[in-house]
Amino acid sequence: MAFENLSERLQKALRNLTGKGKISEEDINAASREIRLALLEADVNFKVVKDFIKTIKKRALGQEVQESLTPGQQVIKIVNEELTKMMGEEAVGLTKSPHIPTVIMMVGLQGTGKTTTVGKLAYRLMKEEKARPFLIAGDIYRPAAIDQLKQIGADLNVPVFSEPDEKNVAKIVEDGLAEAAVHRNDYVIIDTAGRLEIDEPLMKELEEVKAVSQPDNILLVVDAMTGQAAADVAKTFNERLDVTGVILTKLDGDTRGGAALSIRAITGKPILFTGQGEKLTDLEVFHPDRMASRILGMGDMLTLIEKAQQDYDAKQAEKVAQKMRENTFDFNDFIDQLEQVQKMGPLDEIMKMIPGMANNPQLKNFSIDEKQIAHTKAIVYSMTPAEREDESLLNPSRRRRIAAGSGVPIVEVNRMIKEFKTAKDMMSKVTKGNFKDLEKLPGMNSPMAKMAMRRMGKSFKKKKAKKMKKVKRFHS
Ligand SMILES: Nc1nc2c(ncn2[C@@H]2O[C@H](COP(=O)(O)OP(=O)(O)OP(=O)(O)O)[C@@H](O)[C@H]2O)c(=O)[nH]1
Ligand SMILES: [Mg+2]
Repeated sequence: MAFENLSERLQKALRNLTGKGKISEEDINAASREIRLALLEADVNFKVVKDFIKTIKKRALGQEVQESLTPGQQVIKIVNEELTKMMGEEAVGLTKSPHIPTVIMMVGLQGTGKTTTVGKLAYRLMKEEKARPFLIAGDIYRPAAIDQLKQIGADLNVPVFSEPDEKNVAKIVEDGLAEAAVHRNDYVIIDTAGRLEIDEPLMKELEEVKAVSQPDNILLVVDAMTGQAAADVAKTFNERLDVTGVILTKLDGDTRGGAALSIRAITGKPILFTGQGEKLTDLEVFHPDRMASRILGMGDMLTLIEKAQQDYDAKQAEKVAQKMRENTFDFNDFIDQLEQVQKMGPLDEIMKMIPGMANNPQLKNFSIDEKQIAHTKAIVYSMTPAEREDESLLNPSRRRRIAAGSGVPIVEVNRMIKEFKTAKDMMSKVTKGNFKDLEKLPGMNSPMAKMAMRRMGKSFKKKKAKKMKKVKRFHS
């Protein structure tokens, strides 16, 4: 699998951080050293690595305080974001011409996958846009090259233009474009010859082809297996031809990843697609963010971090916080909160996805039983509207009625009500900014209390952060 080593090493570098509640400068230095080595070993360009590490350190030490993340998670988030930035940011598509045809010119060294990728692109455009691509065979140096493209054209039922006796490639391309104009094809894809190394005649020829075809896209096809050398090649091609983007092929192989990670930074040009195999269907849009989390092998966790930040509707948080301050938080709100948390997925799964959760002494024994939540809901649903709004109404006879109604033993009803009261008390304190006697509260170890604290603490911190931002803005 591609990136296997890099993945493993980066994960190892970060694993040491995730369990920690506090991260020292030394921790960050140690992790940075590991990350640096991992990247260099993956054949990422030296200069790119240096800049990367510098940014990571600066951001990690600056610790932008993020609600809802532990310091270790914050560092992972930073590494993930910077890794994404290194490879681009957003997925980039083909440049479309305002009038037909949109011209795509493929360039690259020998055997990188240009001809194969012409076919893959044609297939993709046909499928996605019902396009009518037209292919031009611009490789006249290998006799088999034209046949190879013709075969692809035949497979796709797409016209392939060639002039086997013409020695001037620019002329072939010119004639091909004229032919495509007659048939009003919407895309023209030009295949070109590769060389083992960059040489002057090749570059000249490509410049001529560029001049006659005025391509909307010049796509540099790079073999991901060639590592850092690929980045150097990309640099030269880019300097001569001002390519518009890169296609990274053979990412299905055992690549160390250096090319994928360096090319963007070195050329400033985006990676548009990746080749993931030899078949026509093996072309994927390149998403820098997904690639970064794939490399970090922390897709689940990163998704979770995102979820934790987004899922919680800020307005609702504010509403709840208000209720807490006024101490009017009731069972209806409690159920809302439970559902908010449940929306994120099975709770024990979520807990497992958070690295360091298991090592965090404060959250030790944190386990939430789905059954328990179901019971809690049943209990609340068996209350009258008045009882849901005012827990002090819940005298023993009412509790017995609720137990019978919900099919839950009376001891459990009592426990749940007690936990609710504890949570409410605690949340009201947290909301008022009093974290001090939190630990002393009875029932502090109940899952419900912990869960409530987590959510409430977050909404509180969010508010505080907002306030701080305002103050900052005011002063600057
Ligand atoms: N595994 C894998 N193989 C690929 C991929 N893309 C291309 N290949 C293979 O790489 C070899 C070379 O591909 P071509 O498309 O002929 O490369 P080219 O750049 O046109 O080569 P020249 O025309 O000789 O310069 C072929 O065997 C392809 O099947 C890919 O994404 N993954
Ligand atoms: Mg070829």
